[in-house]
Amino acid sequence: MPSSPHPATSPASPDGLDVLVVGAGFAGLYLLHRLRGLGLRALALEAGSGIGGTWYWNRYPGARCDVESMDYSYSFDPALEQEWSWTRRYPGQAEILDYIEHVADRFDLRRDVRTDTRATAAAWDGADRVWRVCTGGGDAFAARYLVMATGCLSVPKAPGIDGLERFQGRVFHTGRWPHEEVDFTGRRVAVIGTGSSGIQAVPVIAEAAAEVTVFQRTANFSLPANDRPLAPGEQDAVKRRYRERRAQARRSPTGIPGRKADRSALDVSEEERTATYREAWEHGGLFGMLRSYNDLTTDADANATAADFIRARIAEAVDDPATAEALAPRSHPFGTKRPCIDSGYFGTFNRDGVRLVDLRAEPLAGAAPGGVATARREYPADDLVLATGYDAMTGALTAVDPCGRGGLRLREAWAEGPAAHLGLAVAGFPNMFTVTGPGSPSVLSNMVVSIEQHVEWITGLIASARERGAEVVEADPEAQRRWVAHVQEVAGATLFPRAASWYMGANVPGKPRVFMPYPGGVDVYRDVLEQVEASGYEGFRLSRA
Ligand code: N01
Repeated sequence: MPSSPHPATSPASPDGLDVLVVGAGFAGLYLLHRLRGLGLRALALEAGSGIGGTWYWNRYPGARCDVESMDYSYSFDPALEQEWSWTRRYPGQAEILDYIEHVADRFDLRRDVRTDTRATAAAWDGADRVWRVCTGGGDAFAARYLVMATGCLSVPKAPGIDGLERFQGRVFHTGRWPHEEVDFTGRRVAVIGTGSSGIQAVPVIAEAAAEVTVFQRTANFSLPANDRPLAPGEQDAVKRRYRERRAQARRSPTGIPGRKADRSALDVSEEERTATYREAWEHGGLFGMLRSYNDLTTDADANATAADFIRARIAEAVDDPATAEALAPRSHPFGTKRPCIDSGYFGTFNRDGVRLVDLRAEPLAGAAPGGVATARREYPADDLVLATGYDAMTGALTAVDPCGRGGLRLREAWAEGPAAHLGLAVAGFPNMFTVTGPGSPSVLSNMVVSIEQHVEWITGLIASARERGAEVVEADPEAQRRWVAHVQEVAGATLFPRAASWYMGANVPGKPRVFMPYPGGVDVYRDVLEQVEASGYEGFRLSRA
């Protein structure tokens, strides 16, 4: 990091960039499209060698989205959604990346993306009222606005495994998977981590490998994806009413059409509850199960009914009772750590050569030259797959560590936990916006819906500022303080803080434990943003300097 608050010494960019976007995934690409529509000059810096963000990096076997394809797609262009066809209920990584590439070509976005370009430092230049941004390659850019479209799960956390450098086999991180095919045929593979990435990868790796040893620190709730090809006619039926479906998604709590049931899990008979859960288990996916009753994320007893149901399904799926018991999540309420959806994860433990190592019973000692060691013994492995997760929500922002007004660094400003007004802007960091930042529904929602909302709102604010002749837009510290307190109040009324989750920053040693996403719902949050806009952007200061 440069010590100077102005890492780029060049004057405002010669070609007069209005907006510098960091990231060219779903968010960055849509930003380019919207900004161009406003007649603004924008450029996106992308660290990867290609566009796509999450879906560029996460090429691990079995990588698939947990939101249905018909909903996990842009809604901003009715022609786009009519012309694109999905093949499966849940889109796999390759298909999502194809879709993103199609969108980039269709709207001619690539000419404003610089790939292989990592933003490494950014500083607000109050004299010229521009952000100056440096890249790893030594380039410097200046632009009036800086929009961080850096993703919520894009910076892997340090795995925290001793002796990794001593391991003599191949090491892969799920979020940095090679582009060429990785052949596990006949190999002994160790997988560390049983979040969504590990749970999706294990069944696919086990099809080829001679042995798979799964190291689990925390047993996780996972529901069957019930993925399948989209039936003939099914997609056309959605397309005929796509506008309506998109509108419903925007006004729903999670950005997925449909609403939560309006009664408590405790107000129905056990028989009825079980039938409801079974229906969700077989057809509903992750969000169907969470929406079965209105109190699963707020009432521990209600939550326990769903947790019991899932544990019973795990016990049915796994032949060995000791393995089944070790796989049964008991350390946190259902839904308080991001639940997974899987394709045959639990049944994979019935295969010859697949075993579970419960790190609660035998703690991880670290990697050894020929495998992975626990306090009890060493497990031989040729390959090591790290599915150990991310420095979520803040990692990509604090990695750049923007320097705001008066030399204030984002890491300093967030030393006690991230504080952002509406999850969109940070007091002290003028003209900087965050897409799906901490304090917005983000990771608790269908990300594409939340991304579109933020992009439209941010670009609307920039357009409004320009119309008013304002060159500087900044979140008001008091409005930000109230919003942050509101997010914590809403979170405090839920079961979420009971889990040591990445939502809480608990997976990264030393990270402040603060519940980061806004759990009030996409629908409620949309109302708030609309009110702020209608008020002329109350809570933001728009000024000439
Ligand atoms: O990461 P995670 P992920 N020793 O943090 C364990 C999204 N996503 O990449 O729980 C031993 O969830 C860690 O253990 P513990 C989705 O939002 C979506 O799987 O901390 N174990 C945990 O088991 C998801 O939630 C999709 O005790 C260690 C695992 O590694 C998010 O990305 C697919 C360890 C990390 O799980 C992140 O998922 C994939 C250590 N030193 C991802 N360090 C879909 O759309 C960590 N662990 C389906």
